Amino acid sequence: MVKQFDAIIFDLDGVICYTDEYHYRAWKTLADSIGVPFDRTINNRLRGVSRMASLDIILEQSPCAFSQAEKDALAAQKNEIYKQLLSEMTPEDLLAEVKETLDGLRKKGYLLAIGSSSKNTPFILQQIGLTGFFDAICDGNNITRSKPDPEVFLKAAQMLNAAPARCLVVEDAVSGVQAAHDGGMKAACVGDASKEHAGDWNLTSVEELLQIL
Ligand code: B16
Ligand code: MG
Repeated sequence: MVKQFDAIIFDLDGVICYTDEYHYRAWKTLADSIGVPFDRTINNRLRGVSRMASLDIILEQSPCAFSQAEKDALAAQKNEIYKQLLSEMTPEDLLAEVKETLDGLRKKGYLLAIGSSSKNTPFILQQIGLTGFFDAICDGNNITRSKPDPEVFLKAAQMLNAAPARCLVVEDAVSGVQAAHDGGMKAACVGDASKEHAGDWNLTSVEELLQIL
């Protein structure tokens, strides 16, 4: 079979691991503490979006205005709650089907990278036992614009020395699919983005990648 792609760039939160539930719980605790309504529908708008942009979305529901210093403090507070939840994760939180998919793709000769908006990426990879596994990692620590801007995926492709058109992005967020498409890449989706039929392939689980690649 002639290969359409040389590299696969994986989103982290919601694709490799289910930290999206921890984001929800941490934002919910913060929102409750300041009396701002927050639910899973609003939470879906935060997928792939940076921490500060997520806070701005949550504060749309607040009648009060917050200064930059207050917003920085709220974001830091949320991150502390989130990191506490992450510290409970172990390699057992990496689903067997995800690990088997990664190993299968590696065997087929694909370059594998992470393209995540999260500044906690190194910590999460360490918790689930994937430190050192990927050929490149581009995350919230080395980008200036978060998804839906394509920067994170274009930088990951550059790190891999792969042409964007030869990269497939795997995403759970509609904002991430837009980032992939604006970067000239195709996207395979799981989760929320798949339900929205946002991708070029809309999968029910990541292991289906082994059938399409
Ligand atoms: P942090 P991804 C994204 O990760 C999350 O989907 C999004 O909800 C979060 O706000 C963002 O990372 C920033 O995360 O606060 O850890 O820097 O889906 O791009 O892997
Ligand atoms: Mg995600």
